[in-house]
Amino acid sequence: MATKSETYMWDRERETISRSDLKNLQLARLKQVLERVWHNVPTLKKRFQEAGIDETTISNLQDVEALKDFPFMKKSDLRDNYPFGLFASPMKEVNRLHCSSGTKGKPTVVGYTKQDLEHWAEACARSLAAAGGRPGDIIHNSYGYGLFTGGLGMHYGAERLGATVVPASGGRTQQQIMLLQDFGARIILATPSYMLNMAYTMLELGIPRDSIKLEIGIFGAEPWTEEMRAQLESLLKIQALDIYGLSEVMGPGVSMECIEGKNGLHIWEDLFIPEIIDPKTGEVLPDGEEGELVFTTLTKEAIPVIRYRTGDLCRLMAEPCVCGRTFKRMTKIKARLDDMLIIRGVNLYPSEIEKCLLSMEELAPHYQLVVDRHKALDTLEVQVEVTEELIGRWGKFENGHVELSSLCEGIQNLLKDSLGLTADVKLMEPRSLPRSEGKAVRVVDKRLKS
Ligand code: DLL
Repeated sequence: MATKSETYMWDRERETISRSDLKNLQLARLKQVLERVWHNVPTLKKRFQEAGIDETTISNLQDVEALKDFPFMKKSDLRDNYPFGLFASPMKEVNRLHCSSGTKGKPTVVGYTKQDLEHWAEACARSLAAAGGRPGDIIHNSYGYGLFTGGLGMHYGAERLGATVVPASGGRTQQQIMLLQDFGARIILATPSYMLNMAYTMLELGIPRDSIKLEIGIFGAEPWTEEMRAQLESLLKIQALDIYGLSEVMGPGVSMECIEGKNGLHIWEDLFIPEIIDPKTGEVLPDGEEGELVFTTLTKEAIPVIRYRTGDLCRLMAEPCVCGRTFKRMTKIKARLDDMLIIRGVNLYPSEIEKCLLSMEELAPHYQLVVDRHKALDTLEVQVEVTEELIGRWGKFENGHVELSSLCEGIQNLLKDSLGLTADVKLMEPRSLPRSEGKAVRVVDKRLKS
């Protein structure tokens, strides 16, 4: 394992700042951002006033801990103030807009001033460097370009790092594989589900692993388990690292796993203050406890957010990291709170099912969860593909085949034993489930139609 002195950092001084200097920096920046909001965002000012906060509360802040007295923000606040109601900069200073990937109704809109774009590029350059990226690397960027923050956010970070970027975006998978072969990228950026799609396409086309030079994959934008990491690493013979972010807080590059520790994602705490709260009561939980992740942005001008509830479930880790960075880490996101399924009284997240499915060697890592309702009871059907090897051994895929039924039973038992879950399992032929080109759709909720 690397020692401190070997660790490459994009901004060593910042990334190894002492905790007391960090607190002072955070406090100074927090006061500035709160003042900005107070003077420029009437909706939030009103909400502060309703919570008994006035201008002197802000100017007299002694400690960042005092944040706990401020009201939360939620995604619905952005929707309710669509499109620019929460902006704290005049439009003539807003250089770029992005939208978050909402599936229902109006999207949530975020804006960036010139300085916001600067900070974002720095955060993404830091993230790439933490993952093992270096100036001169060829970086293949398969995050979608456009309103989604993934493509352009990482693009400018990679340029800032001094890398050569291949702006591939999502889709046209065979062409992407050809470019990986011909350009020899060392690093790839993609959602884990799209990377899996690419890896399987390579297998199906008989493209040898040695014809590409990838060493590192930086995956995020959707929940993925350690089991999925193991699959991607063994299929592609790369180091698979986790990157996190969300449009409302900035985009990708809010936190990043370091290649030295590969255990939790460093949050760039000079730019964002993280908190973990009990999602039911809103109470702040101590480091190490699982709860909902909340962020306050410290430098954002166009649309600062104060105590923004991400809806993402994880823990904060304050222990020092082997890489020498002093910023706290967050554990991998376990799930989005919204994605919790309640099936016959059992509460569970898709990631828990993923863990079980990926532990069985007969199954390919392609699955979908179909939720429905029969006679007021929620039902779940787990659809999962079997591997090509299995079909090779059996001759052909045939519903009702005795081995298929016993495999089905095995999966049902595993889900019952590990999660207490009673679910129908439907084994699927290889390549029959839809493949992702961005964020995977893991749950198909048929209840929403009625
Ligand atoms: O997904 C930003 C991003 C782009 C992050 C590329 C990483 C890489 P949104 O579209 O606004 O932004 O979606 C944000 O995606 O609240 C999480 O629920 C989920 N998410 C993002 N990164 C991760 C991750 C981008 N590493 C929402 N693990 C967030 C789990 C993630 N979930």
